[in-house]
Amino acid sequence: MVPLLIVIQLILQRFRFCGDLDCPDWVLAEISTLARISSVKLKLICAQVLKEQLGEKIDYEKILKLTSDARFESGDIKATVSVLSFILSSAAKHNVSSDNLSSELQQLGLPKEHAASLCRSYEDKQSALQETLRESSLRLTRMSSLSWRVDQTLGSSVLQNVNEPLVHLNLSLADADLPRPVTVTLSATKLRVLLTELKQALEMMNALN
Ligand SMILES: *[C@@H]1O[C@H](CO)[C@@H](O)[C@H](O)[C@H]1NC(C)=O
Ligand SMILES: *[C@@H]1O[C@H](CO)[C@@H](O)[C@H](O)[C@H]1NC(C)=O
Ligand SMILES: CC(=O)N[C@H]1CO[C@H](CO)[C@@H](O)[C@@H]1O
Repeated sequence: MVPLLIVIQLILQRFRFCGDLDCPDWVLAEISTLARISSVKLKLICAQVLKEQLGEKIDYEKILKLTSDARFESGDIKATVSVLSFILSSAAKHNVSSDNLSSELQQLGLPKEHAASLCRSYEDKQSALQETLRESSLRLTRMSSLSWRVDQTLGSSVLQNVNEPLVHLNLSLADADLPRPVTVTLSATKLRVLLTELKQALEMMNALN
């Protein structure tokens, strides 16, 4: 357990590798999971995570073996991969030097040896990672227009309840500068699910920015 006072200090602190924002709670929570693996094994797991980020296939079998003596509970492996992905890609995105990353991870409670392992892997692949991130952000689909309309339908084959409002969205997506129209018809419930998911996606993007 991390003492409460330290947790409060960490929450108020800003980190370069988080884009000068505070460190997301889930990342803070998983630092202690990373500390349960040996620093040597952590480096090998980082290598796998970096592989995936650079577009190669991650070897989950290998990660399973590397974590077999860490007494991980189910979910810990996935959390380890997620937190390493976040740290490595966010640091690369914000062009944080490996020295700076190391000192920030230690402030978050990662042991020095572990921080050194992680940062050595990061340093080796920092420019390749930045190149990949640049390419993938260029490949992002952009929305060039959006229009919508709400209908109150009296009878329909897609709705259980007549009289339920239907939302029609008309998006124009620009893939490689070619506009591509997409039209969707949603019930109020589905629209709510879509909005919730978009909000989550936005939060994740903000955390990375
Ligand atoms: C990233 O940081 C390095 C040195 O730390 C600097 O030379 C480089 O210009 C920076 N790149 C960007 C895009 O800020
Ligand atoms: C969708 O929007 C585009 C451009 O704004 C328009 O040309 C098209 O007719 C619209 N489609 C529908 C089904 O409303
Ligand atoms: C601990 C550490 O390495 N801090 C450095 C972080 O980066 C700035 C410049 O970008 C340096 O001035 C710090 O010394």
